Amino acid sequence: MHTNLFEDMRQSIIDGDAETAAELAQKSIDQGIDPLEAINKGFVVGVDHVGSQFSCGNAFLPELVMAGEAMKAAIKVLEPEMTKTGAQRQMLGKVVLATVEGDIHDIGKSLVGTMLSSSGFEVIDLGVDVPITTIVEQARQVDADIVAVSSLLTTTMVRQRDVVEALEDLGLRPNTKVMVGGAPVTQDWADEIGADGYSEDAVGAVSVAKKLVQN
Ligand code: B1M
Repeated sequence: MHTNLFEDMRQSIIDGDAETAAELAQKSIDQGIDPLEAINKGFVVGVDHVGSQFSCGNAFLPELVMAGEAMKAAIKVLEPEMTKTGAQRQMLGKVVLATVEGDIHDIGKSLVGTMLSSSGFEVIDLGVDVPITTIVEQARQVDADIVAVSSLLTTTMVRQRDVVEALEDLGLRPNTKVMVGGAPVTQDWADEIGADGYSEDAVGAVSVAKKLVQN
């Protein structure tokens, strides 16, 4: 079902065509398709394709940038649909969310933020390329239940360890939990750096966050 639409979505990202991506996102809403299904079966397939073409030298930075912009255009249309259900729920906990310093990838991090807020968490999204000191200071100020840090680069993953250590230095652990994620991040890495939770995707991040606030 919807195979052609998902294929068009994939192609719109590969073409870096933000206008078409946004139109297709709207079409999927009109057809009653779950926004996360549209993202995962359509748009993400396209962005993954561009990413693998980039790693083997068949695509270059402009293609990566355009794919990212097209992906953002689609998510902008789908986001209000994802948040509709969360509006009436009670607050489950406070999450300070950021992509770590040196890393400007924001699509996955923002998706995690959208899913967390639509599930009832209050999300303070600090954006991308955020210094460790800003993350932990914000966590202290708002008395965060969870600090959620995303890294898309193998070179910036190490900053997640710095976040755990900086929270420990401030005496905020173990009360403030740390959740990590991003394409190169694994459960083994989370265990190694002493993070409390890891998820490979935005849906899983909600279950992990719910478990963390129960403990
Ligand atoms: Co970049 N990039 N990029 N890039 N980029 C990757 C990550 C890369 C794997 C591509 C490749 O070579 N195959 C590669 C990293 C290699 C590595 O480190 N091992 C790479 C590179 C090298 C780079 C540059 C260094 C390129 C250059 O300049 N030479 C540069 C770095 C800039 C920087 O950050 N300092 C760069 C730049 C960019 C753009 C700006 C052009 C653009 C980002 C646009 C934007 O975000 N606004 C971009 C893009 C688009 C990608 C790819 C193609 C797609 C990323 C994406 O948005 N995926 C990516 C390849 C890939 O992942 N296939 C790539 C879709 C998104 C929904 O998935 O972000 O994985 P993702 O998030 C998922 C999960 O990971 C998880 O849930 C999300 C939703 O399911 N998740 C969490 C994420 N955060 C989480 C946090 C959690 C829990 C789950 O809890 C806290």
